[in-house]
Amino acid sequence: MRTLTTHLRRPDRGLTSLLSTRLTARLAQRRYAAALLAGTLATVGLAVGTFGAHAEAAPTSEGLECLSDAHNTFSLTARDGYVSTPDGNSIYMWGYGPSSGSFQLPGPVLCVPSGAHVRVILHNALSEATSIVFPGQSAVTADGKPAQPQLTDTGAMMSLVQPADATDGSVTYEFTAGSPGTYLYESGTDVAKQVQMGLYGALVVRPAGHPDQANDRTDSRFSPDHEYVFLLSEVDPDLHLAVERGEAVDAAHSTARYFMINGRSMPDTLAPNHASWLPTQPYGAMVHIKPYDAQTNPYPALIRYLNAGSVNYPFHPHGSDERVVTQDGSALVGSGGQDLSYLKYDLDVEPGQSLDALMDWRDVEQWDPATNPIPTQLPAIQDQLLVGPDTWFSESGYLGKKGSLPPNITANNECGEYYHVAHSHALQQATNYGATFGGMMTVFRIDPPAGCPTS
Ligand SMILES: [Cu+2]
Repeated sequence: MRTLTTHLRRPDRGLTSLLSTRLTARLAQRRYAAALLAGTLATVGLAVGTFGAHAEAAPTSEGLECLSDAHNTFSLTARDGYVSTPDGNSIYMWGYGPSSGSFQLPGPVLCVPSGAHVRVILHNALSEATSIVFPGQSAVTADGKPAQPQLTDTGAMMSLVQPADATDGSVTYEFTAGSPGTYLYESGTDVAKQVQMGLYGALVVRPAGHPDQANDRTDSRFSPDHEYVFLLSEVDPDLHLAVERGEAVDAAHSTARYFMINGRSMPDTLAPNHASWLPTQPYGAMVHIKPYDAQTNPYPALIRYLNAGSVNYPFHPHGSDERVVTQDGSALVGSGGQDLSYLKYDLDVEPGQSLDALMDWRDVEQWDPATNPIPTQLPAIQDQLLVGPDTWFSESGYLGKKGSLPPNITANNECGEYYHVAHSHALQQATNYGATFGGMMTVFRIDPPAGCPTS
């Protein structure tokens, strides 16, 4: 499994190196979004231009990045900081970060084996008391006592669990990790406000001895190189501004304007983990796979959906169905052991819920006019989708490069790979303060079966 110390993975000089190019990054992202817009209107999928002309080799990492520990002990600090949005806004947030690190959104993904004794030490650098609840975990203790609601003398709820005092308090939560699956951890204090402010993260519980399975069933095995968390959330910038200014807030009547996957909005969701221009938003959300192959790629990708927001997020993976195998930490298994997993083209992720879904591409052919049993007639050039000097969508349904470039086009996609968007189908959630396409949206990338040479 990946950990913080081993997160540097597959170099990808196509899309991601473009995105790492400092001055051109924002412009390129805008062009990429424009290409997505055109492609989305034209078809469920698209091929986009590479921006490799700007290539600047940089190590990148994709996919789930675990924070794990041999003793399953984690030290988190609640701090304030700022995140950026694709429209140039800077938003005051609160978040959990590693105590040895700095502010980040969302909190690190804590990965533990089922049955392990887990210890989470919360330090509080915020100006008000805060806490962590672990929904789905039982017998949680706080400083050795049962975690339980804290009431005022008059019986009003102060916190769902014992908090850490403002400014420099701390509290230690302990529990035995429950059944395999994906869970939220989030503030249990002034919940409507503090969770909106960003105090949330993901807890991944793996089957003991089988870290490559989503749950205890052997048919939930996935490819560890293709594991993703999609932590979905929303931001009301007015509420954040009020908190920053020390003004009263009415969290019950907030209006979200930004919608995020892993603390980023489209197109920042496409950037690699630890992109330099997103220093407080370390986690990307681009799924990057190859088609199923019995020898070289026999296991599907695993995407762990989590909702830290206040409304339903109908997440639409677009290009392919996904098989939901675990919900809220429960494997979808009948009382007699029968498989109750199901294929879905739209995953309704409700507030507080988690869905773990397997996804792969099968029966995919590489385009080869000499040997392909179903030759594809490319449309006449004037009927193909051309965007600027960079993007050419040939409208072939096949992976792989497709002949020579049309006149006036300087770059094809990197190696004939395929991209499709994936987004919230509540389309106001696929915006950045009302501007489409953005928000809770990302891209799935499928490389040709032979892979994608980066040179
Ligand atoms: Cu769609």
